[in-house]
Amino acid sequence: MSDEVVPNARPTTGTSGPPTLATAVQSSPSAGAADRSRLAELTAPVPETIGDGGPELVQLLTPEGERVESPDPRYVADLDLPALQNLYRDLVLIRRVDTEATALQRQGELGIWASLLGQEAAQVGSGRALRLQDHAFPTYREHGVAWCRGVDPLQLLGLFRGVNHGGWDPEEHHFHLYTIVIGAQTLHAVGYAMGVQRDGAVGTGDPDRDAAVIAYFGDGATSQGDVSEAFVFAAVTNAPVVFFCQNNQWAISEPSERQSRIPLYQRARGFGFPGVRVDGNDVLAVHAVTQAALDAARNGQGPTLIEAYTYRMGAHTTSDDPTRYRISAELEIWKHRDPIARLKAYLSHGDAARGFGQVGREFFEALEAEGDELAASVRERCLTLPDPDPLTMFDFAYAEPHPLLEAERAEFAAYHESFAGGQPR
Ligand SMILES: Cc1ncc(C[n+]2csc(CCOP(=O)(O)OP(=O)(O)O)c2C)c(N)n1
Ligand SMILES: [Mg+2]
Repeated sequence: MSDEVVPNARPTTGTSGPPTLATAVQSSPSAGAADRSRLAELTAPVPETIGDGGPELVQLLTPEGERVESPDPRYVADLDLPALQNLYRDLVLIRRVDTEATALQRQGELGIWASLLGQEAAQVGSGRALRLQDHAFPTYREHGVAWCRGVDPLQLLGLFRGVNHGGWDPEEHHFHLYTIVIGAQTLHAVGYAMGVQRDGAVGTGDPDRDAAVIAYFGDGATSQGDVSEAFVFAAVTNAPVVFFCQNNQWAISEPSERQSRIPLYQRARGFGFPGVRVDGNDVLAVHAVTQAALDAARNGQGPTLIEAYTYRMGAHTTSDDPTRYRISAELEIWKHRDPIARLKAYLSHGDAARGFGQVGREFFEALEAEGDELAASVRERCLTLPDPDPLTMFDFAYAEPHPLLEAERAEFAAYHESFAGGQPR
């Protein structure tokens, strides 16, 4: 992509605009050839939003749905046909829920919605690599992970409708509450992982006991201090945590290329733990890479950073209009990398070498019908969610009541009462 067609692209040649560190040193007579080439390397253009992730990308399924092997023997997809079909089902159903939620917001039934469109494979692949005893710390977009952890999508919708504060029990699902404060949950996750360590649930060799923690965050969050602090704590304590960064190329209107001069997964090296970049639209690769990282964490080998290279196909949230800051050509390119289409192509063709034939039309059609039913049920139940008593907002702010809170509750109750009959008195 050239600068001419992308109004907000960073100059990639270093020859236009104010002199960069690289151009200044390159023109300096005292700089040696080695210095110059090192600097050129350090200041080289970073991949753009339509880049394909580069040769370091771990991929097991191409965008065309062809099965390929990763050169890294740790990343094997050991899933049989029923498991592949289950993954496909997860992808389709969570996309259907997401579409319904967007429609509900447009009809005024939700205050806002943060769509996961395009990121289904990153979320389902990693979510299905978790074991029951593992813990996940999400942002606000991890509907696919919530699904894998058994959270009823209705609970997610309740939060965005403003009738609950995240209506699921984190302990029941081992899936913590959505976090809007960018990056904050990475520290919570590391703290939790340090607790798991102290409980002796790491490296015992018992597959039902050893536990890991996974922290989800976006590319934009990597610019947040909390994330760097979380990396430091995780590294020095060797915490059983997997940092799962969904690089969807955008932090609202800020492209990832403006947030880092190196591929994000390489950040891990500076903190002292491994980083890997995986094709975030390839559910098999995401599953394999996450499984390996979780195993390492559970076995006491410490943290891993996974950069799932993907794309936010929709708006940041329903309050956002991406046509104001990104070009449609980008979207077109990423459409060809769709996570669901490639798994459908793979299943439809079959894979004789791995012992399964073509998956017939009936499977896909039945799933469409199941998706429609699920969406209808979620819609119906959403519309009948009861509005909470406004005073309940004071109930869960602190573990125990205290006088100041009681006074605030009383004041709010009196204020609310003043609207009795619909009019202020
Ligand atoms: C501490 C903090 N700063 C700013 C914001 C406003 N904000 C909400 S979402 C967002 C961008 C996050 O981008 P990224 O981490 O890439 O996640 P994505 O939304 O792309 O999934 C920002 C800056 C916030 N919620 N919290
Ligand atoms: Mg992002």
